[in-house]
Amino acid sequence: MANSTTRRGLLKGGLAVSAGLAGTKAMAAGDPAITEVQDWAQSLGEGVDARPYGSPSGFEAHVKRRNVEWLTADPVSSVNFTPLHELDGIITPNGLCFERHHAGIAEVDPGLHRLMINGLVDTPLVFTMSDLMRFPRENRVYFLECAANTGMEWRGAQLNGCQFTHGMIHNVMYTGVPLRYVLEEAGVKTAGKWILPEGADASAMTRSIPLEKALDDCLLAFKMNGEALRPEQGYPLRLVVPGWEGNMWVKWLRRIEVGDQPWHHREETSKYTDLLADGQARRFTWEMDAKSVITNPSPQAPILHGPGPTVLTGVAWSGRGSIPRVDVTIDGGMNWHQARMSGPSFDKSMHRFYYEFDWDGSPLLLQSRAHDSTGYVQPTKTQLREVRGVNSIYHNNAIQTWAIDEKGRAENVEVS
Ligand SMILES: Nc1nc2c(c(=O)[nH]1)N[C@H]1C(S)=C(S)[C@@H](COP(=O)(O)O)O[C@H]1N2
Ligand SMILES: [Mo]
Repeated sequence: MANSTTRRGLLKGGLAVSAGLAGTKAMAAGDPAITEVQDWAQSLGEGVDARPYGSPSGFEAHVKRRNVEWLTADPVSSVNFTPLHELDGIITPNGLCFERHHAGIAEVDPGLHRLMINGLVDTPLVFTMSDLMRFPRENRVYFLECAANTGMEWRGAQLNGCQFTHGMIHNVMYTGVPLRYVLEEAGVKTAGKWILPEGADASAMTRSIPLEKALDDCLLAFKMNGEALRPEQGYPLRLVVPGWEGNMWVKWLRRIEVGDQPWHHREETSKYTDLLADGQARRFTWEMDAKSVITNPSPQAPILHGPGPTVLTGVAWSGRGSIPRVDVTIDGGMNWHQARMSGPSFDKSMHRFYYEFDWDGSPLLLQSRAHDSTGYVQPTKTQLREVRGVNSIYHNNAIQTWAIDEKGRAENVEVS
């Protein structure tokens, strides 16, 4: 905290936009990037038949999902992370959405895929994909966050990059059929109070979900960002459970059983439950609390331009609503500034914030703090540990700190 005293440069942060041009270099005489005719201007480029399904520029090859070696005992039951520090806006490109599989990526033939509804219903039903396409559809943008996102940070700062600390999240527009329509078609019996969605992959993953949620806003989704779900996200059909932990969003969805009580299967007992300080475990934590992270600057995205106008940006989300406000500090919490929100604001979706400031070249401690539409404010690590202890690996939504040094390099640190 030694270097976090208030400086003039920090105080005028909100005015930095107008000073933006001062940081731009005057035109350099003899710049070869201007005077030379580049390769790409000397010959014809590829034609319209070269890329029938496009992919990013080769210069963007570093933008990719990454895993952490020591968290990947076997890649078929593991996780990789969204490169949040390389993205902007609020939509995650499909090919960069983090993946979490318990038994690898099932390659499901949509012609052979079936969705069964059974259990406490008047008429057990089986749907093909084309049957499902005949129900009315909706388009909605939601984040999916794994409950284990930021889970390695409970006891101290550990992973060096927002991709690894916060990258178990993606945010896309889903096209799908409200689950309610299909349940109504089968007719849920009065005793039916819970559903058990099941995956068609080798893990046959299941979760108990209250019927109330199923009838509220859950979707049977077959498209993400306009195109078919990617195989790794559950092609051809996945359950969307808005605002609730990612584990409940069953991929390769093949069956929904209706029952009168929760099943207490593996994923909702020994996994995805929070072990508290006193040794008791919390039963079911479904909603993802408000959370935010600064994506730039961050350990994988240092400040490379030296002192002067600097753009700070990040993302925020809440499983309980929208994010009307994010606060940002660059001095470890001595002074907070309201960030500028930009982009659409949807319930249970990612939001984008910016804070432009004039960096004076001295060390910084960057933090962001989300406020959601219920009035809830993202807690500090100390506040969260007071309630939850440090035994859990799930549902860590604490404020994240990045330390910036004089060279603009960033590191994952904790401040108390
Ligand atoms: N059938 C099935 N569904 C699944 C899983 C799985 O392994 N199999 N993993 C779950 C977990 S733990 C999470 S966090 C999310 C991950 O979704 P994603 O791969 O689209 O990121 O899917 C959930 N649905
Ligand atoms: Mo998960």
